[in-house]
Amino acid sequence: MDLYTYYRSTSSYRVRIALALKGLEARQLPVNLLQGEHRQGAYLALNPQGRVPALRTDEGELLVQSPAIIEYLEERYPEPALLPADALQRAHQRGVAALIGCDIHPLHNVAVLNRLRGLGIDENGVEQWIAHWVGEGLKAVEALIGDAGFCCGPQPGLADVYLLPQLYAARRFKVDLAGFPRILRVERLALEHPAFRQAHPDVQADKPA
Ligand SMILES: N[C@@H](CCC(=O)N[C@@H](CS)C(=O)NCC(=O)O)C(=O)O
Repeated sequence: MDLYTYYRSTSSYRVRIALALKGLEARQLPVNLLQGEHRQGAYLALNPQGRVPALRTDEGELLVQSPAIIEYLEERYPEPALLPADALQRAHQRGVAALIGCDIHPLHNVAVLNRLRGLGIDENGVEQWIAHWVGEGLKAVEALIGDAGFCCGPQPGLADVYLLPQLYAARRFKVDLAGFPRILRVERLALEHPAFRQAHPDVQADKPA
């Protein structure tokens, strides 16, 4: 498999965690968002939306959108599972993942922030926008996750695959996380876990020196 990725892209980081948790190898093909490589013809020919990640499967199929890629990995390589067997527990994990993937991350994606700037919002306004939406979203995550272990139990699962990259982004944007003890517990646990360590932006080959 080939993964089109950018070291600090939230969505790419999710896919890297899912791959690592499943013990799967993918060749990393960096797409430099800062240099606008995602908007150039070669990448647009692969992914018309011009966003990372994208995954080329062993059969040569190009998949886009991190939720679709992660579901593909879960279906194609079911063990170890990211989702529990019980339907209700699966729905809880998916709920946390969707909250992060649909209601937090899209609001601070670089294209959205640049659109705000284009509409005349200054940097202070952009920072307030980010802090508001990340803070509101994480407040809900804090209420939804459990009191011990990872988000939804002793083993890492889909919710954790989404949460850790969101926390990395929150820290990059200097969002105050002090009011979220459960989330901070999950973060501590995950940062000690080999799969999460392997997927972390700081150890990616395309991270600038
Ligand atoms: N819903 C998509 C979001 C993809 C996305 O927004 N990727 C960001 C990086 S995390 C990107 O490529 N941004 C480039 C841009 O906005 O121009 C997914 O989960 O894959």
